[in-house]
Amino acid sequence: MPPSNADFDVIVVGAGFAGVYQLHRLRSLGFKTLLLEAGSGLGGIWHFNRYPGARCDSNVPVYEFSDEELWRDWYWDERFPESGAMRRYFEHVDEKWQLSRDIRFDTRVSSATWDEESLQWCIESTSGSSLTARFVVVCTGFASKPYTPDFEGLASFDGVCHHTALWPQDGLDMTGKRVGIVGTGASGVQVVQEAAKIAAEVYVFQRTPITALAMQQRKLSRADQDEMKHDYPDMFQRRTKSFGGFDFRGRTESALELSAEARNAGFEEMWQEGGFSFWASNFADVMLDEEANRTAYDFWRSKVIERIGDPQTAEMLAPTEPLHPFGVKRPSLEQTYYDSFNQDNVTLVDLRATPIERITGNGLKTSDGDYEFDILVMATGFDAVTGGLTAIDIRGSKGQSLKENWADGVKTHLGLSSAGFPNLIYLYGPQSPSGFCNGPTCAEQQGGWVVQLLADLRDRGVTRIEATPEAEEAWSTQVRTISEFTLFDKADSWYVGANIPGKKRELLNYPGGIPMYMQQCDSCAENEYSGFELRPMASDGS
Ligand code: N01
Repeated sequence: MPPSNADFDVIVVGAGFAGVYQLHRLRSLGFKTLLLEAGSGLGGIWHFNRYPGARCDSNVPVYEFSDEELWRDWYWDERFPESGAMRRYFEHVDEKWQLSRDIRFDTRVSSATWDEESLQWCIESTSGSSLTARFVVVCTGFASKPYTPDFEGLASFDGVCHHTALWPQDGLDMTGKRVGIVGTGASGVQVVQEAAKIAAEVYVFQRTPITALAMQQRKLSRADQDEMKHDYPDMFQRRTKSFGGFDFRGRTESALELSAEARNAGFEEMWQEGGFSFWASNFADVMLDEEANRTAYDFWRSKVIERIGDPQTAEMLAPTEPLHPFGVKRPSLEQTYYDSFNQDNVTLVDLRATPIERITGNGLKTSDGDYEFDILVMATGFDAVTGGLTAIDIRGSKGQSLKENWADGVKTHLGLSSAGFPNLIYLYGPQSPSGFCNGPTCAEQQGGWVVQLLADLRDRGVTRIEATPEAEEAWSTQVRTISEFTLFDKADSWYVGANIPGKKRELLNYPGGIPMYMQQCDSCAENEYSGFELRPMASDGS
């Protein structure tokens, strides 16, 4: 690194997949690196997600790092691990990569201020620390800022109320309790499945039905995994070539061009594969054409309604007419979700027909009546993709705030950095593949590119790098243009920021897939980091 009085060459924020990869790689290249983490352990979302039933929606080994030092002697119990297994995996990563010695836990970054004179960032945290670094790499993930709707009367609830992402670290026993669950996204689905098994009463407050897919969970034996490990190196290569960073067979056939019989046979095959196969490796036109999409929705619906006894409940969970095209709002995986609604202790409440009026001291009042419960679960999601970044008071070269800079829409070059905010890079951030990409793949692909960028800057004696406004404009146009070919705007989801009142509606993830994204990052690097302004070290060393 060119000389600097900063405390660190690089400060990384957040110890999920992206952050720990940065720390490991940057340190191995000799960068003086520190990682700041709000939680008391590694894992990012897996550290915080301790709600009942929290489980991974992506299967292993696709959902892990590709480093053989990590996978050679690591074994999972299940194809879709529960969140405790993910935390144990991160402990294993820590042991192998010796990360903790360069991590400050329980340190939530509150502000980051650029100093143009010293060309460094000053990072302050809620624990009172104040540190400087030449570069900051923010790895706060897409779901680090929980969202709780501003329900009237919420503060008056006398029972126990938690957002899923802020669940007590020691757990909360729901046995024999009456539980109210607001929200039926991926988190809500998992809580419902667990609560239904042990709670006395479960009230599920649904505004939009989710299109949950069959997980097809399986136990994994050591022998299975030893066999699978022969293919790991190839599989990790294949995942870099797929749209979403998974290892699904890409289907090039059009759903509409197949006969109904062949189409249904294909759907059935994807369904039996389980996981996200039915979403991420469906026929080529399903996510692009509404008629093709409808065939997938109808197949999904046929699978769901056959499991639900009461036709009215079935219609609420899987309406004949979809509220939005299939898959443009993130599906989740389920094991017993739909069966739960056949139990006497589970009641589904349709908030579109009967909206919540207020939270009461002992439950919740809808336009149709009162529901009483002891535990209120807010499975209401996140200020996704941008929230983790805008929660930090980030001030750029003219003292401007990143949050205000994005008030009318996000602006980035390659989803990595913004004009006016030199030496600040974000991973898994807005306008990058982010929420459309398997986390570990993105951590390595996009993260590997950033490591190379920092190494190149060091080799060239560059002390300051900043995206240009023209490059931002071009990238935003590209994101918008590709998104117009998709159906994502047809649902109110966190993908387009529609779940947060007042948030600008725009597609927050880059919709071109990982290979196309990385191609453009590589082309930027080959062209002297086009779209960035690079400033070499001055003669006084600054
Ligand atoms: O959040 P969500 P999530 N009144 O935003 C409802 C990842 N994840 O935490 O759809 C009533 O999806 C809202 O209703 P509607 C995954 O990427 C992964 O479940 O807006 N309801 C919706 O039902 C996922 O996509 C895993 O009409 C309100 C729910 O709350 C992402 O995180 C596990 C409401 C929010 O669903 C977020 O999932 C968990 C209101 N005012 C999460 N406001 C795994 O890998 C919101 N809702 C396993």
